[in-house]
Amino acid sequence: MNAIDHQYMQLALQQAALGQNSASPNPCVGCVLVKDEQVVGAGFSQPAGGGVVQGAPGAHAEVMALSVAGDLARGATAYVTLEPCSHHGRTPPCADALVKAGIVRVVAALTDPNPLVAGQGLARLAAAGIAVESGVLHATALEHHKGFISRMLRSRPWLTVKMGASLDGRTALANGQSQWITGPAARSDVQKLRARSCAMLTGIGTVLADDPQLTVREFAVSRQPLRVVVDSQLRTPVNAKLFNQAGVLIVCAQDDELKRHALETAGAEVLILADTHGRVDLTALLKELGCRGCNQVTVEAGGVLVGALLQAGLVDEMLLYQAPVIIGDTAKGIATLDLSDLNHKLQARVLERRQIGDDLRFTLRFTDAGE
Ligand code: AOF
Ligand code: ZN
Repeated sequence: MNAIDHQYMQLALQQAALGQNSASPNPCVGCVLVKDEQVVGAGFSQPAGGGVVQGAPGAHAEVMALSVAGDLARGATAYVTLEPCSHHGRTPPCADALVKAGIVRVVAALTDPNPLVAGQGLARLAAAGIAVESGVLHATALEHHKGFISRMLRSRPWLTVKMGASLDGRTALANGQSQWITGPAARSDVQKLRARSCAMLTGIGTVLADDPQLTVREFAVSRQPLRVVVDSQLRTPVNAKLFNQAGVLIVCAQDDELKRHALETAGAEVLILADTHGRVDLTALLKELGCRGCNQVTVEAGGVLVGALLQAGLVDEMLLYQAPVIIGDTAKGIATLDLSDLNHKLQARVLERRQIGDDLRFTLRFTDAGE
């Protein structure tokens, strides 16, 4: 691999990271423009709605970088974390903007999985006589864009389960209490995960036991995640702290007009999504969140919902914060995996282990990024 290309693609990925809390439903693409070994422009995808960090609403990374570079873009190389688009969406094609600005070479990390683009952006650039290359820092870019790729290829978001567990593997007391097994550093770390998430998913058990808000409060964000509660029988209290902030979706398995009206009055949207057993259809729920443009969904829930998601094969990643505490075997763990044969255990791949305060954070994968 060309070390210089590698280095500038790292810069493009750093740009991309600046948009990771705000770009969805768009992917948070990063772009740098380099001429005579100088960076002459840089940019990242802007929020499609309000809360613009820089430039016009929904502006793509390339357009931001070109506007910074101005005339200096002529003769430059563009490094982009995702193939430049070729379609007219909210904005005109970036491929055309790059051609018009006189870019001579485009290096992309990934092709765009969006069927509206899917190679046509690079083809359009090549047809205009621009030197084109793809695949530089491919694995890192797959990791960065895994949410958007999941939505494009699987029509559902990337699902991360966050769990706090004791040294003895328990996630809540018998009475349902789970705040706070882990320490303050882990809780701050989770705030960053919430900020990156389009939606937070929890269960009625957690709402009743912990009354969580599931919002980002330690730093300013341009959007809070949608909070989604799996609540088969509409038991969410109308004074739940979730309602302190707009954007609550309650998913039940059976309508109850009175309860539904009360929750709607409290500010929730109520959705009925039942499976054939009369429970909330979790697969359909994830599809629905995908349709709503959610790229990344994070679960903060108890062992019942986490167990159901694992059994349905919907968990892509688990962030497990293991605290140096013991809470005993009356406490609960992940439910419903009633195994009698260890050959049937769910096997995760350990991507990373990191100390966060006194806790140990495992990043565990059930799916590879980009699949
Ligand atoms: C790029 N650069 O920075 C981003 C891209 O509706 P639009 O116009 O915003 O188009 C959204 C699609 O464009 C999105 O689904 C993805 O395929 C691509 N995103 N492309 O060239 C960017 N964010
Ligand atoms: Zn574009």
